[in-house]
Amino acid sequence: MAHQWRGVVEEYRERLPVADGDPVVTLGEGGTPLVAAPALSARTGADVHLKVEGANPTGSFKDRGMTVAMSKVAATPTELVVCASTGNTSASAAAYAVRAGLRCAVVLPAGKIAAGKLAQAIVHGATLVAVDGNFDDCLRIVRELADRYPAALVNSVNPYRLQGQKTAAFEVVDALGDAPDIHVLPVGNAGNISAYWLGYNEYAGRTTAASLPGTGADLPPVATRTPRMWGVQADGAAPLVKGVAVEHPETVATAIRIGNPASWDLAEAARTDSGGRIDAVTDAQILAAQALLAAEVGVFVEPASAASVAGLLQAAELGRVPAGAQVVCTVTGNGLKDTATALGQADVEPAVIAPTLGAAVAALGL
Ligand code: AN7
Repeated sequence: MAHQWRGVVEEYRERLPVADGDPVVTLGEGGTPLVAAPALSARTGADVHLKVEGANPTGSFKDRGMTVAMSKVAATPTELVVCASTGNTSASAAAYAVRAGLRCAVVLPAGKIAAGKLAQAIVHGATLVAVDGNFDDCLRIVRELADRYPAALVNSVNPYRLQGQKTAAFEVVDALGDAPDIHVLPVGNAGNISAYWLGYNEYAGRTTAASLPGTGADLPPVATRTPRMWGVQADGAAPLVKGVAVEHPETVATAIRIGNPASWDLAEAARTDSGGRIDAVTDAQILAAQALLAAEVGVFVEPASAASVAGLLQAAELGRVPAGAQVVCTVTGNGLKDTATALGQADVEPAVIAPTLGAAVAALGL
């Protein structure tokens, strides 16, 4: 019988705050591959898989939350959605607003959005506002804007975003049969680590501070345990590691260039309650992990996504990864969004040859 993945709302409806008859705004998000990473297993002595979220419709994990948040807005008279973004939220909001028939405004830090993400907001018809400031300034502006004007905020401070994003944890358990020992992911505004922790707990029959009534606590448990949550921040934007907001966050991983995460408390709870940790890695470690993923695993991710793998490799070097542990790293966004950073100084123009077999053979040194 024909079957196609239906998007996270239909696949996990009984655990989401979407009632029968509510509109569902979807692009078929979720159902992303959990890919074994033998090169990382060999390096860490663990059993490492990647949750490849760049395979979502707009190329990042943001689509999971956006389908739920946008479905909720579509059920109201509001005609405008707004968000602040380091790029991926705006790309996702713009696309889902198209599906919902809503207008979309995105407020972005000027000059700090990867070209692919900016292109997405533009082609999907969002109105762009570039701010002379960082993401934290942008979020402050859209929060006030949504308070005072008839616009719905679709950043992860909207609780429906976390509800959608928790489905990634469900998928990991569905794929592995139970929760892994350790789950590693990059942390910026700290919504995703909070959402995974929510999802893992609900699948284990427990609730957390982010649980909403009727979203799973009454259902039989699917998992017998929850993983340790390991968050990874960039050195220049590591407020959760330092314990204090960073006024001028700076990192090559522009997606996580955030100094004052909105879900600070939920992320700290995820770390503490799971027996996990939040560490920082340098830009050099991030770029090295990105290159390693591309060259040895076959997965091209954007720099922020590589932070999770950089954090895992660092932990392994420090002897913190138990031998044989089952580890899942979320790689949050597609490498195609930011090719300029990935290519760096590399020469992208191959030598041009005459259109003959002989010239091709000579060029290949065969
Ligand atoms: C690829 O798009 O904050 O800790 O405005 O794009 O849940 O914020 C993006 C964040 C990791 C961090 N990886 O997740 C935005 C935005 C990628 C990202 C994160 C982001 P959170």
